[in-house]
Amino acid sequence: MRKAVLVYTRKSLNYIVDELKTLCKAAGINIECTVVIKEPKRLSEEKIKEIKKCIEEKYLDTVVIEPELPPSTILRIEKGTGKEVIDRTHVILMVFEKNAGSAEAKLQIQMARLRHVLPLLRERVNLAKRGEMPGFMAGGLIATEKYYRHAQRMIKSLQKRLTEISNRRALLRNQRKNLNIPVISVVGFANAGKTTFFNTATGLSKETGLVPFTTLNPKAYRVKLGTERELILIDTVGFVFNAPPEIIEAFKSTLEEISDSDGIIMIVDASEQIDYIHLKLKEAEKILNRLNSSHKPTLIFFNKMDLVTNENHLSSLRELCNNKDKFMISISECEFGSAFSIEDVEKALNKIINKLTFPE
Ligand SMILES: Nc1nc2c(ncn2[C@@H]2O[C@H](COP(=O)(O)OP(=O)(O)OP(=O)(O)O)[C@@H](O)[C@H]2O)c(=O)[nH]1
Ligand SMILES: [Mg+2]
Repeated sequence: MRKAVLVYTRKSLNYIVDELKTLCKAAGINIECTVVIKEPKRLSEEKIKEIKKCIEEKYLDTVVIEPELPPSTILRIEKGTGKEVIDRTHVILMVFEKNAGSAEAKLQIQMARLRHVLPLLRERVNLAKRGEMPGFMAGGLIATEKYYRHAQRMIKSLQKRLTEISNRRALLRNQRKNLNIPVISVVGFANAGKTTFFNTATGLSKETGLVPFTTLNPKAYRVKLGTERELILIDTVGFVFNAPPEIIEAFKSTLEEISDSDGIIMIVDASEQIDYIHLKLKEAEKILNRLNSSHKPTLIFFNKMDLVTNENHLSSLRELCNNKDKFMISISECEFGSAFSIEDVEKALNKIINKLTFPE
């Protein structure tokens, strides 16, 4: 277990800091103290000393930073504290690594990680050249440059392998299209209950759990609804706020499954605070837009209703649904229930199928 100090700014949004704390926990990082900075671009020496004091008092080994900082500032903190500095993307990748079961997920994570560290490595080379930094693992300029070039080569070779995987996925999707059965993607934030929904619908028992990003790779499965209807259901990787571009790029082939589906079921954890649900829906809207999927018929499944007992909360959820025109995604329907209930799941599936214009 790592022990860390969390650094965020006065402007950092509460929900982003809270999400980062949850991610740290899932990554095996204990946040033992926090330091709030004023202006991330001009980090003062005093603030670096404050971070160092925290580290020394509590015997910490890591600095987790919330704001995006330029590589030069990250290296200044590293130099000033003598500890490793990791950011939000790095933490997300650590959680991914813990959950990566398939070879594809491992490749995607490796790619995202290298992409993410490249600017930092470049800065390290620059500083080592100027004699201001000892270089990678204190190995001097040659070792730092060597590692930088190695990382560049690795990215190229990973890119090639990921393109092959992407092509294979595209082929599978085409075969699925030829079946002429509607394809529905189950999407939503981490932990909403996507895989639970998928398991109930398919009768499979894919791993579920309270750790975010339990699911990293999509899984498609053919589902029969009654005697006549059929669909292909896809379980997907969870959304995060401000998804880092390196991760989106590396997980492109995974996300393409969503872009290529005919309809969407968005799972929302209805037991969370209403403001938070609202923010998540807005963020999901942005993500679906980026995936060219905001026009697709979408059903919002308000999940975990067994945990919702407050009447006011319930009416706020209903209100959200009644105001669905305010959202940019084409929310066709809402359903309230539990992903554990086969009746609720089948009702949602029938509703979304009815919204599709699909050749019989
Ligand atoms: N109380 C309650 N818990 C639920 C319900 N549906 C799912 N859960 C729980 O919520 C947690 C997350 O469920 P998952 O199905 O793994 O969520 P996910 O969206 O697939 O999560 P990631 O794969 O990590 O993105 C699990 O502990 C489930 O048992 C529900 O209807 N009610
Ligand atoms: Mg899952």
